[in-house]
Amino acid sequence: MSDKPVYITQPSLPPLEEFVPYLQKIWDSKILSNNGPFHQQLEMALCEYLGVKHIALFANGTLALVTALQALRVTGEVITTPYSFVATAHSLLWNDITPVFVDIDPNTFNMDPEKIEAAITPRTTAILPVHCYGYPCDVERIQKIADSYGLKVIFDAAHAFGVQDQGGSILRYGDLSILSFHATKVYNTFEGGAIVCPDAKTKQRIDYLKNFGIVDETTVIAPGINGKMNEIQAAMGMLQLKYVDEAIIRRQEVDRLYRQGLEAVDGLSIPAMPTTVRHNYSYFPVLVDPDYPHSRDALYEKLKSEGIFSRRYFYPLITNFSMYKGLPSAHKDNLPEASCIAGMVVCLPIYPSLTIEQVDKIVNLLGGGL
Ligand code: T4K
Repeated sequence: MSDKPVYITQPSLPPLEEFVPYLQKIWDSKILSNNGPFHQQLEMALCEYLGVKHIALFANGTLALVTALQALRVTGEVITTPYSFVATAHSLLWNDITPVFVDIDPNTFNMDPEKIEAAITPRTTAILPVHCYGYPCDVERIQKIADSYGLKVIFDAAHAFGVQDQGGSILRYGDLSILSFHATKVYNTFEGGAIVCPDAKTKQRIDYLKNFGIVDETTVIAPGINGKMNEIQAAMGMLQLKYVDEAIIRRQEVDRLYRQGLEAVDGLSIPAMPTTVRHNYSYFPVLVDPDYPHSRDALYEKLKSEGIFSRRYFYPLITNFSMYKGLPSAHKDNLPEASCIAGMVVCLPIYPSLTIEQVDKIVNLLGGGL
């Protein structure tokens, strides 16, 4: 095995020569952006691949989140999770909305539905849960609570591309779901994102909002942002779709090898995905218990010294960052489970081109070779 560093992920890329004809088409048409032909094709192709009704493409997942909140006119307070990438909560601040953090269920890493009702106030207008690592939230219970209080639900599904439950795509739940197609994701368009929505009218509003609020040459209906995906990203998305199933199968194999190699290691817990879920193997979180010979941070550093760049997603919690930590709901006492998991978690490298030898090396290091 080479001594090249092993990162948490490495983007899947199609063969370069297969992308050249796509570039040629863009050069010939000179349509680079603004709902061009590849953009339109990719929206249709993704609806079909994911099994959803409408998709609006974005330049990245964060702009999709910010716009999703605007599309539903969400204001006031929004209930969300501290255990996510900062973009989840940042999208609220960008809209002048106050995040209200609730604790997570340590078994799923997702917002604990039991804790939602106590966090609702007269200012609450929506719930913003995250399908963390692609583990589906308790979508039905969240919807039930939302329905009884008249709240909107926007799922941050940045990790959940292709994840399905027994009824199909988990992106069909809630009022809207957002996706990220960032380089580090299961399916990437270099940068990119999308809003999944159930009806054509909402998609129309989203399409206006991501294009400055422009309806036509003389009509602007809202202070929309420039959130559009460009033609190179969309063309890459078309080509990546050819390979994404293969990429998920390779990830599944890495996941299997890790589980097989690590399940007997004392002091490491490997969370299990419900068997009813078609997973995308986007992340491989491991929990380092106190009876493991090293602390989580020592393990992380030791792996690094061996050229293995694991990540402590999501440590620190969002609520530890200065722009959130003054909020009453950000207090550690309100978030015991999230605080505990953030102190134990380490995500191991997982991506299609990770070799069996590399996985073996990581397994051996974790299993006592450190
Ligand atoms: N909601 C959730 C729940 C999210 O997780 C995210 C993004 C969003 C919303 C927002 O979506 P976007 O606006 O990003 O579309 C990474 C990603 O930048 C971020 O997209 C992702 N979540 C987050 C969980 O992870 P970092 O700071 O860890 O990335 P970075 O640059 O350290 O990359 C990790 C490793 O990946 C590198 O060490 C090497 C490798 N890598 C990375 C890039 C960018 C490559 O090999 N090639 C590359 O081009 O945030």
